[in-house]
Amino acid sequence: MALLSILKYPDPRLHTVAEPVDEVDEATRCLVGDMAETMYAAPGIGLAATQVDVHKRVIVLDISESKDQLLVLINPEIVASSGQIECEEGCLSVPGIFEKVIRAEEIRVRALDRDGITFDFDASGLLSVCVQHEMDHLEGKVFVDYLSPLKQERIVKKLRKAERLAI
Ligand code: GNR
Ligand code: NI
Repeated sequence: MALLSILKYPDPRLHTVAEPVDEVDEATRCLVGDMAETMYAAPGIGLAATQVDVHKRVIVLDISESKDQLLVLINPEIVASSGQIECEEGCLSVPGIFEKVIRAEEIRVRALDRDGITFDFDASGLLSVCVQHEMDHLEGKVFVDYLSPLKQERIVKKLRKAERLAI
């Protein structure tokens, strides 16, 4: 396994729309392993392939306290959704920024697992928010895109400054 580097907003590559995985093979499982290692090391509760500059529809998530409940979603779809939930979101590609975003409260998700088998599950609360946040990444969307232009501008300035100080 290997640690992958995470693209930082406003990197234009974060706006790439990911391609479906046509076969869940060894290369896909290798990507999943590297993404999981990268997510746990960050640490984060989710990671989309887009964030590591791989434009395939692959997501890893783990919202458990014990960090031993890895969820792998390949070619995920939201097949039903209801309600609204507002959650303060953060993103490994937008370090140090936390803003409220409104999402569907309950969703039904269909995806392929690590073995290429289709499965369905219902998600609510943080898991629902996290799945929607990760699926947005696969569409080239970052949570900052939901904020006002003024907030977006402030975030870009803050991240550019942090980047300068880090060099
Ligand atoms: O680690 C993460 N935490 C988080 C908190 C609230 C809502 C969404 C997230 S996802 C984020 C990891 C990440 O950037 N995934 O794309
Ligand atoms: Ni994110």
